[in-house]
Amino acid sequence: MYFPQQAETFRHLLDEVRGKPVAVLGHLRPDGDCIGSQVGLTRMLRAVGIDAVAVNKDPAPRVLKSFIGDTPWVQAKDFEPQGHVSINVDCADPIRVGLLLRKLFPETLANIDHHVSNPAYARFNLIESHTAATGEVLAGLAFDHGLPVDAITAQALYVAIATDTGQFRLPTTTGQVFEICSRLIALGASPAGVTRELFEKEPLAKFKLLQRFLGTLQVVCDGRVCVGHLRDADYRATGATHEDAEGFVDYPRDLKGVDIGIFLEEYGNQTKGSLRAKSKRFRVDQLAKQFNGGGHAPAAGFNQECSLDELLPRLLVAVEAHLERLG
Ligand SMILES: [Mn+2]
Repeated sequence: MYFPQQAETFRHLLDEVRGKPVAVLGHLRPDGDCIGSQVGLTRMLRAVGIDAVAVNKDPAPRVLKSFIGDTPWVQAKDFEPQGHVSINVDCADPIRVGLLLRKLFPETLANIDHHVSNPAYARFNLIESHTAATGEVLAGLAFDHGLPVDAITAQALYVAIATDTGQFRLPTTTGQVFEICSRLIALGASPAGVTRELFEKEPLAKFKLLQRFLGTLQVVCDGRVCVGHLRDADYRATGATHEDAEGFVDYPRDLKGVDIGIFLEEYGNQTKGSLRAKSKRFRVDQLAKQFNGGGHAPAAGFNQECSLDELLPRLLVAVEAHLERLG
């Protein structure tokens, strides 16, 4: 078994939802793990006769749309609960589903996640903080309990794991990750198909945006930190969208000698920060917390109600102090 310590809770959860309609909720601005997990769990439940639907406040990003397949998928604004109970996936905090869904579901029946900061806010909590992705938890649970996994489910769970491990490059990538992925491939997941969808259909506007982003990179803290940014004007000038900037944070992190890469994105009068470290020991989750954010030790983020120019100097002071503390 992959998750023997969750077996009892998961069995009780399945008993609890039998005969009830289930809404599988994910977080705002859904990423690959969120969408893959929503699709995967919705299909696994439907395969055993439970009436499940995936609901998200935001639409799926362009590159992830095709992985939904024929899975029932509704945007929150079009969703009317009819006695539905809710299961959150990949949501470290109940408010991550957004205000609208939080209002529709003030109580969360179950919470399936891999974020270490998850406070176990639901009636059934299945949190495996040592895993790479919520998709890994769901795939493991499906295998442990013999739930049917069809090809679309396998592909969705594979996408969840592939994206949250940074294409199997992040320190969260374990032997179990490959073992589970190998079983998903046997069930119909296609690594080459996923690569084609995610990386081989790039719009030119994205490359123009990347060119601007790379032009902003600056190395600070004795070469240990690299920061880059994008402003509203960069999106306007290139015609690119915010989802085109997904993954740009890897460039500053990937520089030789750099421990922490930072990507700052200005949205009107807000600034979003993404932090990526080469190793878990740099604890960028702690750094993000100082700016009201959170995440994982090697990958975290935050949102601040201020301009990029106001945020940047404060952030650099905080990063310097953080690195000094770590030694
Ligand atoms: Mn995740």
